[in-house]
Order: sequence, then structure tokens, then C-alpha cells
Amino acid sequence: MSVQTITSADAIRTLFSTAMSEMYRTEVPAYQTLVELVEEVNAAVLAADPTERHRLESAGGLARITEERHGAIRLGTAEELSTMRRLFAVMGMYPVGYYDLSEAGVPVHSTAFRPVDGEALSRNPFRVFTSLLRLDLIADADLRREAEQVLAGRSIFTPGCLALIEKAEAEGGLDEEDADRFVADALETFRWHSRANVPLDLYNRLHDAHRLIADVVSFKGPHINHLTPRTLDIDAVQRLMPEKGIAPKAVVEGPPTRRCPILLRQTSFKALSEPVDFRDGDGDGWRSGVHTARFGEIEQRGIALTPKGRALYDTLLQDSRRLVAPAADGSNAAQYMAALQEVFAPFPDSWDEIRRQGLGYFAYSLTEAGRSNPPAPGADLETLIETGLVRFDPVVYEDFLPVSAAGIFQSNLGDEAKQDFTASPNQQRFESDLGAPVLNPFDLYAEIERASIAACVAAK
Ligand code: OOG
Ligand code: NI
Repeated sequence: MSVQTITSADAIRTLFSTAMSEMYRTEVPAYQTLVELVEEVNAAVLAADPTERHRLESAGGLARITEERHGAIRLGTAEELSTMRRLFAVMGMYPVGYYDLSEAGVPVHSTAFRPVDGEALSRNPFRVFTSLLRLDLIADADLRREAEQVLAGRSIFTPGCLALIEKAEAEGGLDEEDADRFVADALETFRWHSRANVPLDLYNRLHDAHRLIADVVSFKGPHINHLTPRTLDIDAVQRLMPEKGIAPKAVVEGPPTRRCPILLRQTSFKALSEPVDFRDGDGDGWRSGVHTARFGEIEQRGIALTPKGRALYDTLLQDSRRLVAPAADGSNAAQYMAALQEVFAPFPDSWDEIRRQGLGYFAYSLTEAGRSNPPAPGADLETLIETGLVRFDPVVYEDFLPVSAAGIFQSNLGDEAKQDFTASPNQQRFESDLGAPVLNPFDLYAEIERASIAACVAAK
């Protein structure tokens, strides 16, 4: 037998994210407009700020900026979730973090599938926010059973995709030809279907229970509902969106504008109403209707915070929302953004101070001087920094924020969608449905920081 060359999981991920982006461009033309706007803004930021350009370049971050995006899907059953975990593993993406959205009135809990080690992240940090519908939070028992039945009858993966997942698991990867087939087959799961899986009256009843239930249950598969490019200046994109004919949501989610960006800031444009054909009761006819699911979003990523930094962020965010609760209709957006800015003043806004106070994770590397005069193994890090042999750069936050995600869900589901569910985080149930524990994001960032320090003082 000839020895096949295995295509790396990183390469498969890049093929997949490129294919996904191409598909979404044709499905949702506003996405293409947004990508172009983000590219313009990023180019302008880098042209105006050579220091930032240089920093990104030497930290290996410049190439990934234009590549970078995340998507989101919503699944209906435990089996779908665990197979999705195996599908993403073929592309080197693993479940990181647990997000309980029930607290925010959305009947799902979620994780993010993403690459985890520094090298894979710098090649392509593509990630997918993946939610599982929680039918257990739906009060109407009959409707719940009907929904379960519909979900049990669908299979969201092609037979070819399932076979290739098994092959990759058995053989430790895929060769080039299989990798191409895998990407094409996997993409099918994420495609939009303009024909619903249910009759219009069931759709309407699901929709009345919660719009999100209708979105998950009524279709053949979990269409990708947005794809989000990363910008270096979200305020500029937010300001310029109306000029391109796109109406952004009223407030940018996450922390305020800062010199040193922390965590994640996000904004989106509202989901579009799209024509859908529904089954016509018992006959084989079709009836036309509409469904609102797919939208656009952009984000700006900052430094990953330590548990201490995150606790400070959570407190300040809560304080600002207590001061001015953002209205669903956006009428007090300016006051909210002003309150946010003011309340966040105590969060230090220089990399030095963030590092000194242990609020964020940093990647350490040798400077040019450090490379020509390598430090002795075990040398003191702080001394190396003071003497200019070692530099530090913020580690990028690769994950999501539950309050922001809730805001994005809600702005897209419509203002009537917020319902009161009893907050009931259930990570254990999620992990048993997933078939694996989720990874702890703090551990992953700490490891990136630790490895970078070790590389500096072990270099010879
Ligand atoms: C996911 C919303 C959350 C984000 O960026 O926080 C999200 C969804 O609407 O399915 O994508
Ligand atoms: Ni998103």
C-alpha cells in the first residue's frame, strides 16, 4: 500500500473557512459588503499606525487578520452536537467554554469550537459558536414532543461526511483528496435551505413558543446564521455601515472604546426576512412564507483577561448596566455608551499596567537584542524585560462573552423574543450530550503564556 500524505487539520480548517465564506457571500450579499468595509478600515488603521502594524507583524498576527472570522450554528439534538464535535475535530477545532444563555431569555446553551494551541491559532483562528436548543425549557409538553419528533427524523450530515469523519478518526487524518471531499460534504450541513422541513402551521406554533425554536426545528439543517470578520476599529465600521446601506444595532456589545482593547467588542446588523416554502399540510404542495434568521456581525478582539481581569470586567459591565440599562429599541444608546466609558475608567489602559496588575495574558518573545545575546536558561523574566532582551505582546482573546452573545441573539430575534426562563446552567448535561468535557479557556491562555516564557529562557 502506498503511504498517503495526511493533510494537516489546520489546512483542512483553512479550506473549510474559505469555502464557508464563499458560500455565505453568495447567500447573504450584505456579508460581502461588510467584508469589504472591514478590509478598508483595517487597511486604514494599519496605514495610520505603523507601530501597531509592526507589532502585529512581529507577533505573527498580521496575516491572520484578514483570514479571521467566526460563524454560529444552532443544533437540535445531543446526537447532532456530538457528531458536530467529531466533525470539527477533523479540522483541529475543539469545544472551549460553556455559555448558558437561558439566563438571558434564550433557550440554548453553547460552546465554541476552535483551535487551541498558539501555532494553530496563528495559522487560522476560525471558530464556530455552537448552540444546543433546550427543549426542556419549553413549557408546552405537546409542542415539545412534536419538535422532538421532527428533529429525530432529520439527519443533518451527508453519508459521505459521516464516512470521512470515521476514516479520519481511524487513520489519524485525511489525505488531500479526502480532505477536499470532506470540506465539500461538511459544507452541506451549513447550507441554507429555502424549503422548510415542517408545515406552516407547525412553524407558526414553534415560532409562537420562541422564534429560536422555529429556527432550529423547521429546517433540514443548521444553516450558518452569521459569519463575522475581525476589524481593527469597530467604532469606524459601526459609523460607516449606514453609508454602505447597512443598519447596525444601536450599541456595540462588550467593553468601551479603549487604547488597549480588552476581550471582545461586537456589533451586528439585523437578520433579514427571507422567503421560505413550507409544506402544505398533508398534500405535497408548498406554501410560501418568510423566516428571519441570517444576519451579519463584526468584531474587534483585544487581550485575553486572567480570571482577575475578567472578574473586574464583569463587575464594571454590571455596574454600567445598572446605571443605564440599554433599551431594546436603542433609544438610549448614547447614554449607555457614555456610562460604559465612565464606569470602565478604573480598568488600566496601558499594556504595562495590565501586565503589572496581572489582569491579562501576554506572549513573551526575544527582541533582536535578545536573539543576538540569548539569555541564560532560567534568567529572571522581569530583568530581561527591563534590559530590553524580552518583549511582551497581548494574547488575543479567542472566545465569546455571554452577555454580548445574548445581546446579539436578542437583537436578531426581535424585541419580543426575550422570555423569562429560570436560569438553569447545566454544563454537566451539555457535556454528556457533547460526549466530552469542554476545555477551560483560562487554562489555554495560561499555557500560551507559560510556553512563551519557557521559549525565551530556554533559547540558546
Ligand atoms: C449566536 C450568537 C452569539 C456571538 O458572536 O456572540 C454569537 C447565534 O445567534 O446563534 O455569535
Ligand atoms: Ni457571532
